[in-house]
Amino acid sequence: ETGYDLWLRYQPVEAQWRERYAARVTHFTAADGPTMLAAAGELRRGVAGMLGYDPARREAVTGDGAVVLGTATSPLIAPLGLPLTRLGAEGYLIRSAVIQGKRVTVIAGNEEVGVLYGVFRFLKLIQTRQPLDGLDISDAPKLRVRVLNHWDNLDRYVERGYAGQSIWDWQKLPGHKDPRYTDYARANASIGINGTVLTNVNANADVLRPEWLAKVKALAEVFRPYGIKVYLTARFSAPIELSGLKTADPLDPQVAHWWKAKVDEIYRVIPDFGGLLVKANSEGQPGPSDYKRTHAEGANMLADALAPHGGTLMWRAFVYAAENPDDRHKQAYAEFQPLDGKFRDNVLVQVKNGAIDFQPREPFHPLFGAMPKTPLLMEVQITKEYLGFATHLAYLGPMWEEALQADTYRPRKGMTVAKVIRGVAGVANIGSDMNWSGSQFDQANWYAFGRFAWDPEAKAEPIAKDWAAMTWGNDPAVTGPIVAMMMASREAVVDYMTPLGLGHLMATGHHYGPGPWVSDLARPEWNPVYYHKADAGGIGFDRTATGTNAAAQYAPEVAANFADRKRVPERFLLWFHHLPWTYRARSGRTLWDELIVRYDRGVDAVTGMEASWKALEGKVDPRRWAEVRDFLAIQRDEAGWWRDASIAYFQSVSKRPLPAGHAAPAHELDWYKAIQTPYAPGNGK
Ligand code: BDP
Repeated sequence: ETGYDLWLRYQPVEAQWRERYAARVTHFTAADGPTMLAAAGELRRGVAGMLGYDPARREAVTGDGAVVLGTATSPLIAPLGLPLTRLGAEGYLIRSAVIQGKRVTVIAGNEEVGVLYGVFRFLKLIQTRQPLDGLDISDAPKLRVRVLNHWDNLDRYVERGYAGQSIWDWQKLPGHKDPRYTDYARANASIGINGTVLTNVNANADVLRPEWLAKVKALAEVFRPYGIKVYLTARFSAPIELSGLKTADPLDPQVAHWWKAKVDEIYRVIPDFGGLLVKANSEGQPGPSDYKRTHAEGANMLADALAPHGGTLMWRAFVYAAENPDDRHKQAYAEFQPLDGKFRDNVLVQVKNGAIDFQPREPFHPLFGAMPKTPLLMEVQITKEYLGFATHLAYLGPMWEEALQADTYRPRKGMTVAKVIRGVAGVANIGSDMNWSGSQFDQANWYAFGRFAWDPEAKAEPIAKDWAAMTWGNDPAVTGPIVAMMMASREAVVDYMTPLGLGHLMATGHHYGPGPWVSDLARPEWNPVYYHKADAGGIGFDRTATGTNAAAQYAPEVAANFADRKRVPERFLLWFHHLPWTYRARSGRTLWDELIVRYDRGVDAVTGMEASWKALEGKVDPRRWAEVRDFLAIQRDEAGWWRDASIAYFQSVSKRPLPAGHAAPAHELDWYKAIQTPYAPGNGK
């Protein structure tokens, strides 16, 4: 096995299950729509793989064991009077029932896409060895917008991509639709993802040209039966670049007219086009501020063009300006919060999970809960730009659970991030590598993203269990250790990269490996020293009233907590506080000693994962096993590199001895500083 099949492996079930399952899938009924055919196709594929035969499609229920697929209005389903209405357009119901005296399983939705989701759930029951008797399952997504963001350039370079080239083979489109696009759609539909932004937020206007739209159309056709809408990124200056307009000022009628005509054109080509995503006035991208207009004025102009077609405009809040000397943590809030209520109804403001940038750990973004009149999307990064790329094993489920369960206290206690958002966007980790995600375990992050988007109240551990069983088999002797590895993995990365609330200490540009000493970059907030502020006296970023007061952007209850060094969760200690090296951590150790203990804890955790994996040799298929073994060895070495380089640097400022029992770094600081990473995929610059 290569990993290509993801969590949809459909391996044969053990003999004791086969008969039981086969009796419940003797044949099936389904209507003819494209989505129904996709659902039926998946059922057949799953049954063929797991049970070893091709179930027949019949016009009627001809015996026990039929699987009846259909919508509320299907002739076989309507008479059952199932409680479908409350499940919405995308929900589904799986129920054991009796039709014409025969025992059947009904998989029903209000719309066909619900049936498709239901089929994936039904197959998962088999994949995870659940009984198929007495079923009464109903489910529906809690969030409407569940989209992937591909940071894919038109030349197939994937910004922050660690899984090879973009899977969009633009040169061969629209003439050739690679079957991989269908597999991509299947995988996404299996976890309920219902949209995909095909292009990088650092956008290229060319994708809006007619010859490119023809290619986009071809992809939209593949995805449509799977309930997945296509979106594109819009470069704000496109009217200038594509049509020679003198300006892209959103209040200029010619500009608004240009966008309206362009959007009309897109909808003529792709009638169910999802909409546009914009990164404006951020890291060099053009935007409304170039014309002294607000983000709302820029967004609304595009939203007005999309509205007649039912399209959505996603506008990113990831802004921090070169000319703004204020704490980067505060800038998005300062710019966007006052605009609450000023956006059109079809605008979604897309906010990263934390205020800085996808660090291994950040407190939740203060905008969540602070814009009650504006629907917000939470943006997370599935690709692991700041967590060791694809070679470090880090299951992001616990990170997303932590962000989603954070209490915004806006307007009151209990209003978690999960409760205030309308959707989730995930920066995809997908590429043309055989295993899709650059590593076997990074598939789990794609999977978990979909599950959290479907249900932001979900828990990371059961998701890991499902994924492990579907991806590695149902033997508890295998899944037990795998889930344990996964659940501890992100904390391990935090410990060996950015313990105790540190952040943004990665090497320049590619962000691979440690660079806590870096201080020479053009903008202050690009330098790690800006973030840790370590000196002879102490370490940490004072974001309380004595510092930048970023804590005050949170609701008063949250702010009081974060700003109080005694109450702030220790995981955010140095995010909000600058403290002396001698400060007492909750363990009773000094801050300096605690830091060292955390680095070592992180390295030890990786050594532990490596041992757990070695013990699984022979219990999982050899090719995937060997790949994971190799990656864990890389991670073990690099966790050590992070630990040693970080300690060598911080010791050069703190001038403190290491606590007893903790080894000195293997080399002098200069040795780590001199390391030139020979090749690390980066930002393409
Ligand atoms: C940063 C990445 C950069 C992205 C940017 C963004 O380093 O490549 O363009 O985020 O989200 O994390 O726009």
